[in-house]
Amino acid sequence: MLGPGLSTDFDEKGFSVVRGLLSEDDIKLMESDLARRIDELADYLKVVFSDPTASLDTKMLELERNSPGASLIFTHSNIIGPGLFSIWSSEKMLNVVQSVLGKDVDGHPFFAVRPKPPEVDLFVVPWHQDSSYLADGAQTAPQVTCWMPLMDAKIENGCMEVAVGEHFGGEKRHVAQEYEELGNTSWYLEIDPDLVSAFKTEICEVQRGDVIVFTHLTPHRSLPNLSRNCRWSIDMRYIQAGHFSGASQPSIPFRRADTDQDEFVASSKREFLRGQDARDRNLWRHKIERSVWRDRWN
Ligand SMILES: O=C(O)CCC(=O)C(=O)O
Repeated sequence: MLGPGLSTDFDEKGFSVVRGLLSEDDIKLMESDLARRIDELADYLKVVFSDPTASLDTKMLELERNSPGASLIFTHSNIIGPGLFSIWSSEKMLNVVQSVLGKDVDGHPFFAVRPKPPEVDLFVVPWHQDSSYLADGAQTAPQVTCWMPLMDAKIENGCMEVAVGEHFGGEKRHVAQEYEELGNTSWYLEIDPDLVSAFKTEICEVQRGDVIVFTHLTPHRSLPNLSRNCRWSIDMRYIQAGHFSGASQPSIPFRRADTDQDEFVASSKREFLRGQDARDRNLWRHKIERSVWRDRWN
């Protein structure tokens, strides 16, 4: 059964663009978390914004100019505040993903906010399947990613490109690409380029409010940002309840199939938010860990 907005060829293609799913209020709710966090990052980097009321986009460009790598630190140190959480766990999002995963859906702990400024090549994410970043065994767990831009995402500012129908073939061979990031060694996982050349692909230009939904086995990449602005996006994930997520953090119960579980779900959500609220907001991460996929790709 397909849910609101998912096209009938989702199963066949492995992805679907849901147009206008998020309202302006929904997006503003998420942006309020990010606005707080970007001001905290400015304090940490000792940058005083020339216009404290400027947009997220303008502020991130100013941070990058003054402190190159600021956008990467932001991404590695995101905190899921009440605005982001309310959309992630919303009926609206769950209604869409339940058509793929069923009514018993949990939040998968891999969640990213990506400010992608023009001059930061490290945000050009190579072809991969999201499953590749998980521990072995999570490939068989039904999962989806929902990718949403905070502004219109086009070829020029680095939108997503997705491979059509390639989710059927299971997990592909990935190679770990090592690179230098903020003085640390970091990695991207990339599908073997020999396999990519056979893909039929679609470039997904989408607008603020649209959401791209794809499976954890759907190959995708993001294009370089050749514009003068910072492209912000959020990617949140869901997993069919009860499956091994392949992440080191637990999944967050959003499940709705059994009303007997309502109290458990409500208290788990409260506990998750309390955990995020208790995080040290002055702790900024400068590197990513190889952790869960360490032994899988060399
Ligand atoms: O936002 C991007 O540039 C890349 C996102 C991505 O690859 C993902 O969500 O898995």
